[in-house]
Amino acid sequence: RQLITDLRQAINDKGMELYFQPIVMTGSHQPTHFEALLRWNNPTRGFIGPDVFIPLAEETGLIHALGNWVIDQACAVLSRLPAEYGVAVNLSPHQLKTDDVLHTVETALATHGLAPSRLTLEVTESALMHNADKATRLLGHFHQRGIRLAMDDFGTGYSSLAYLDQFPFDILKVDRSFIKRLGGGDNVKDSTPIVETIMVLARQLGLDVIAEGVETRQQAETLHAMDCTFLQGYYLGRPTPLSTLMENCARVT
Ligand code: G
Ligand code: G
Ligand code: G
Ligand code: MN
Ligand code: NA
Repeated sequence: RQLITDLRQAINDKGMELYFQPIVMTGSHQPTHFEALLRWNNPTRGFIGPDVFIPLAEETGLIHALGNWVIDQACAVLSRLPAEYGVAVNLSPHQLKTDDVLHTVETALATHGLAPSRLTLEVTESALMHNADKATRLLGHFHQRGIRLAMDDFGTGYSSLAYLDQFPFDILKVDRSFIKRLGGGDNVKDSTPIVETIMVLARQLGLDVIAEGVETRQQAETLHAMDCTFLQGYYLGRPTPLSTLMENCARVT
């Protein structure tokens, strides 16, 4: 298919771009790190979402080249920001099937002279389910190196508490479907009890919590009252291109 050819070309010819969304401290709204999110603006097709091209990259094996580029690029950008900031990168389940990612991460940290603690790797539950043995070794290595590990989209999919117990996570990201339903509404079940329970769970396990998809002041206040550590979402800031990121960080520091 032509789309696959275009994707391969975009990956090879720097046709991909990273956007950066702030993750802020709940009380102060001060950004502490930025989640790197892939964007593909195709010259003829326009913007194509990661929901479309990530699965395609996974089917075709292009995810390794693409994933490696994301890690290097995110680290390159981070090296231009003041040391108090960190970056979070999403890993595809496929990237946890080989040692490739280990080499890429180590090379990126060394090349760009970054402290490992400034890098967070986000993985989903499905990534762990499908490659438990390999994932245990890889995540164990990252953890030992001081790289931070976040469980992404927590509460969706197969949410097994065993994963939180078994893998050395530092951060739990509450899926935005729960944040959206805080307080309930017409024909919407209130997610408050679930979110509160996740907060207690995280505290007991010594994990920081990031609430994803925070879109309103009301949600931010509710999460603040629950002692949620970090907030992420359109209310705090949209994913922005590199130039905007640089301007914002220059203003903050
Ligand atoms: O400071 P800023 O205008 O960005 O804050 C916007 C909103 O974020 C606040 O009005 C509130 O909803 C939430 N918020 C920020 N800090 C606090 C806080 O210390 N306590 C509570 N309850 N909410 C806060
Ligand atoms: O940015 P957006 O909300 O459109 O992202 C949609 C999905 O694509 C999310 O699940 C997000 O985690 C995923 N995604 C975005 N960038 C990357 C990336 O660099 N690598 C991987 N594996 N997934 C990404
Ligand atoms: O799966 P993951 O959590 O990595 O996906 C993050 C995605 O969520 C990004 O593609 C980003 O564009 C999207 N996102 C970030 N903040 C918000 C928000 O406040 N509302 C909604 N609907 N999506 C958001
Ligand atoms: Mn994520
Ligand atoms: Na998520």
